[in-house]
Amino acid sequence: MSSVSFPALITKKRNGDQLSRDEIEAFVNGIANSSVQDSQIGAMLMAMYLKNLTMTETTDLTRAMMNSGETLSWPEEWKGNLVDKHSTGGVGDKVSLILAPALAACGVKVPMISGRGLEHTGGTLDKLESIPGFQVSVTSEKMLDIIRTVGCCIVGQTKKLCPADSKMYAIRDVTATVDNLGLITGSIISKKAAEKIDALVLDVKFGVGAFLKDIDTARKLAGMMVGAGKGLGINTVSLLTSMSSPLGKMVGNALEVAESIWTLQGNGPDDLFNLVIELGGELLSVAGKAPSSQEGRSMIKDAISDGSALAKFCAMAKAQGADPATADALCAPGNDVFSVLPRAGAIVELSSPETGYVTGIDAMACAVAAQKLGAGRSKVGEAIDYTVGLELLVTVGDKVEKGKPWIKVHTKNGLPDDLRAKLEQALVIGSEAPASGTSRVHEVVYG
Ligand code: IUR
Repeated sequence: MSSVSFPALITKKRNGDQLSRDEIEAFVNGIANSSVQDSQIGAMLMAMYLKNLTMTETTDLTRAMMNSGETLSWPEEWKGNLVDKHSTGGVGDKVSLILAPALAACGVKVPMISGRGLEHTGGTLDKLESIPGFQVSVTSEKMLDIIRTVGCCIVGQTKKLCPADSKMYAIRDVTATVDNLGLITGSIISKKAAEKIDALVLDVKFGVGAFLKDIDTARKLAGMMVGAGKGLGINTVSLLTSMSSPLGKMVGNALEVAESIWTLQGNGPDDLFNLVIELGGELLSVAGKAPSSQEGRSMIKDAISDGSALAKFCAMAKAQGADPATADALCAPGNDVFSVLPRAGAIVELSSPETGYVTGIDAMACAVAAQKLGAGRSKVGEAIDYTVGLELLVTVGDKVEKGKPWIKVHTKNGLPDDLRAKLEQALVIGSEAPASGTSRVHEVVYG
């Protein structure tokens, strides 16, 4: 657009009219080149929040945010082979550590850009950094090199990628405009689209341990993200998955790496293994690499059972800075992963107050306890303790006996009373076994 009046664009959206692609681009470019003032960004975000964005506006916003900075580029012959996964965040969610190498073992390329933990949510980068030597900050040339040789990498975002999102997110955070589905979609999908991938699977979680508690809102977000992804030419699919109890049995950085390695060795908990298979199967199918999601699931399963996914994880760790002997020792089946991973100074066990069946393990209570133990941070940049966290000895549906331990708390020194009380409240025991099943997938949204 030749000359643009930012107040006029804010007025238009405030009045409930739909912004055009050019208008959205002009505003987002203004954010990126600092010609829009922070107060104007805040006002526009509030107008978008209150009047909502249509699907077309959301896609236009996502595209403009993607184009606000650098995008990655890949050799022409990789076209059609680039894939990634995103999760809206859960407790004990270490799926990326397993799925990225499993996908690479299936022959696709995975340029995964992940984030750090904040407050009760864990971050994939923090988990990986508990492996001695593992580097998450790499140049785009190095990223290309790793993907060429290994097939996958998991790295942090550079400041050059989607700069409009960083600015918008910081302002959303202080203007009560975070929880708007269009704005969330723009933020998440623009960063994935900047990776220039061909296919994307989204794990949209709902439940007490998820950002979105209720399934209807999660379904709406899933639909919008699939719409925006497709609108930008990415074959996108979303799974709605339950996050009421922690995923797997480990919560905490090094503990989650340990569980990821065990899963890659074929010894992971069923719910985690199944979720990896289901996300991977849908992704390979929408990417056109498997004739159906069923066959996609078999491909991922085979990559885990034949050890090729584990070999990719090991190669990725070496390529991202881990000492080769360290990475080999970490991944060697039969070897103790804690000969490599850092371990907490103390373990405190909590016992079940009664006999019965585990009908729930409150994911949010676990997440808050793990964060307070030092596994997470309360503000950006804070140091974390890789060793601390929770090791669940039971899962939903298991029988527990009064006086028998149900959880091991890995701690630096002791367990403060408030955290003990929080964890004691997390365990829900009933007299009857709940309806069982290890799949967390509620439904698949193809859009
Ligand atoms: N994660 C993002 O990348 N963007 C968002 O808006 C939210 C989570 I909420």
